Amino acid sequence: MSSSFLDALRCQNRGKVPIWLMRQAGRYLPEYRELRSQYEFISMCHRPDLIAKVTLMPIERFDMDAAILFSDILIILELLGRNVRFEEGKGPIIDRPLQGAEDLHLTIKSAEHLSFVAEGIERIKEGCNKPLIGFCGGPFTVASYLIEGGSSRELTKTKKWMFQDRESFLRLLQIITDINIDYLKLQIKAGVDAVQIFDSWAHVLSSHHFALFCKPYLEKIVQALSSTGIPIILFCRGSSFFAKSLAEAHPQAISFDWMAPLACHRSSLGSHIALQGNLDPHVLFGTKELIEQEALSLLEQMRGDPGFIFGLGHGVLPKTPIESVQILLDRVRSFV
Ligand code: 1CP
Repeated sequence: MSSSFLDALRCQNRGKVPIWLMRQAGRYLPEYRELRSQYEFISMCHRPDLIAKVTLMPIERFDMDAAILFSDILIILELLGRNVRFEEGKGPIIDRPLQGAEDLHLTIKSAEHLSFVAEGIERIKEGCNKPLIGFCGGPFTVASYLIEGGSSRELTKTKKWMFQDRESFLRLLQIITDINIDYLKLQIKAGVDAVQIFDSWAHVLSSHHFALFCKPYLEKIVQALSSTGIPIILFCRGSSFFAKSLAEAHPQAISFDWMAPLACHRSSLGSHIALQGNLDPHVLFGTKELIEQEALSLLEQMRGDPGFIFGLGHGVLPKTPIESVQILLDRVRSFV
């Protein structure tokens, strides 16, 4: 497969700048909303035919340079015997959240129980010649959902456990790390071409606590998959702040938030790591001129960089105008 995205992950892209967007297979797409009106989100995640259909929507509409698997970071909670449902306006709701060490006597199922994901991947690969990105959540982020029972702004319960009983909190992180490794191996076996780890809630931690509670577990996942040869991208909110620590986990790429210019990360991290990002997703609410200007400024900043993947600093927002995404793509594609 010849792919500017895969070449960029190896810091060897001499062609056009590749572009894909986090959360590109989701609610800003009218065709997704139409399909979603007929099904529960979680039941869509269990259907290989729908996994393939939604994954390919942004490829069909925009010809993105990579596809990302339609699933969720919380699907693995099923392997811990926890059900997740998604309520409109509330986000995920997890039954029987974990409260402390006494809840860690968990029966853990193997990732084989998520074979519908593998089947979805196989279907996608049949109908698409673009690289497919598999993914999982960062252990800290997944732990936070398991403990909070859903979305939370401050992660107070998570931090209480973390600071009151570090030993059992680290045990929980290790349990999730092992499940994620098993799950990513299933995705790789089924055919994904790259993997992204979303540690979306890392930004609530200090750099000292990031080094204790995020980095070692991200590094373990990277190490466990290194023999597969599949490139790994690390994303977290707060990545600008944790850049050095993230690079020390030795991923092939880091997906950056918009807090600092990518060119600054390039000069501080050196040339052997691919950099993805990092437009503020809210830029897509601006005018055509604004979107083009912002895109151009990032393209100029990274001109000729063989390890640059154009993207957003976080996911495309649900209410993003669909035309804005097209404007962005046109601007990136016409850059010479
Ligand atoms: O109502 C609906 O239709 C469901 C909306 C939705 C979708 C389309 C959710 C619920 N998840 C997804 C898909 C999804 N989630 C993908 C696949 C496709 C793609 O990227 O286009 C991916 C990679 C995720 C990853 C994910 N899920 C993250 C990490 C990325 C990020 O945005 O930071 C997180 C934190 C989740 C949890 C989650 N799932 C869904 C929601 C609304 C949330 C966030 C809730 C919160 O803010 O706490």
